Order: sequence, then C-alpha cells, then structure tokens
Amino acid sequence: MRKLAAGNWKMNGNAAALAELTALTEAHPAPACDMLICPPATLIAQAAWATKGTRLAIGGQDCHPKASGAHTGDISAAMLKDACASYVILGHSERRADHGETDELVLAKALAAVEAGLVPVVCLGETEAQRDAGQTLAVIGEQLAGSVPAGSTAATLVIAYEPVWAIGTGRTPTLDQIAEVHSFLRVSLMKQIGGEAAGVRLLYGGSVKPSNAAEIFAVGHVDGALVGGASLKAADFGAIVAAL
Ligand code: G2H
Repeated sequence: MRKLAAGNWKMNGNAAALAELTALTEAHPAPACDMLICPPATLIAQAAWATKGTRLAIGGQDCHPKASGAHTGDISAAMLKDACASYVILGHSERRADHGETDELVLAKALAAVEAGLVPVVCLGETEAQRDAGQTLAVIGEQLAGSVPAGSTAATLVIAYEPVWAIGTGRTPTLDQIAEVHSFLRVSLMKQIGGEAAGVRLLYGGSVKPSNAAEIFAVGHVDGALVGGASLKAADFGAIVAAL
C-alpha cells in the first residue's frame, strides 16, 4: 500500500500561496508516498494547473451530495472533478460542528464523490468529553458504520481519524491511543466491507508536524496523515512527506 500525506489548507491561502505547491513538488519530485493538498475551492483549478504533471494530487474540502441544481454557494463532486480534483475531504469535524453535518449527510456526499470519480477522505473522531466518558470506540464505530459507503474498496476510500480535541491545539493522543483506534478501524472496516479493508488507507490527523510525524507513522495501521496547519508551508509538509 502506498501511504498518503494529505494536506488540508482549510480556509487559508490565496493565489500567492500556490508558490508553496511549486516548492513542494520541486523538493519532492518522486516521493515514496502519495501527496495530496486540499486548498480552498477558489484555488483548486489553479492548483491543479500549477501542479499538472507532478506527483501532487489536488482535492476539495467538501462537496454537495447532489450533482447540480439550486444550491447557492455549494459545489458538487462533479464540479470538483471538472476542476481536476481527485480527492475530497468529507465529514471533517469542523464541518460537522460549523454546518451540522451528520453521518447520513457524509455518506450521501461520499456516494456522490465516488460516483463523480473522486476518492472521499472520510473524517471521524471523538470529542474530549466523549473520550473522557470512555465512548471513543463506540463513537468512532458509529461514525464509520454511518458514513462509509457499502462496497467501498481500497481505491475508493480513505479514512482519517482526527480526535477533535487534537485538531489545531498542538495536543496529540499517545501513540497507544492512536494504535488502539487504528486497529479498531481496520477490524471494523473488515466487518463492513470485507477484505478490501486491508488496503484502505487509515490516516491520523490532529496536530501532525515535522517533529512528531515519524513516531506517529511508526504506529501500526497508520497509513499516512491528514495535516492542517503544517501543510501550509512546503518545508513543513515536505518534512512530513519525507517521514513517510
Ligand atoms: C485536523 C488537521 C487537518 P491540524 O483538522 O485536518 O488540522 O493539523 O492543524 O490539527
């Protein structure tokens, strides 16, 4: 399995920031892992053009479950594909919190993404209160069962485990906590989609940075990272790519 270093720029970046992508691809022309950057929607087409012919894939951060229609301000999976995106992040906890996204909606978006030829990166993770209450695996199991399309394969699904309390806070779970959740994800996914689960990339996300990337990547069933803040600068993201 080729591991995946995915960057989520969130609501950051402008045209000038595309220079970071050029710097990244120049520094890592033949990385040992797959590389993905998901810039804001306004930059997807430009980013795809700027990195055409390189090993860097471009993705969206969300899509609407419908293909087209009267949905002001929304973007369909087909539109992302048309802008040369190849992945889309779905169900990020910031969207679940800011826009009330449910597992059911994330599932509908994931189905739309696959239909359009995009690979969904389905995000899940527990809040601090849920972890403190001992509900981590139950919450993650429910999110997985509710938001992953039946019939997913290694080629049509990426999962990102992002504990909500670790996002943008500088705090990370212990390596044992990451290992417990990733093992649970693999086993649960096996029950859901069968043998294909062995090849589905399970990313860890939440305050990944150059200084902690290598130890996190050494954890069993961690097949890459979804990186926020540290994906904005080519040097930082490149160091994480190199750690994979
Ligand atoms: C988690 C992550 C990227 P950060 O949201 O999805 O962000 O690395 O800034 O914690």
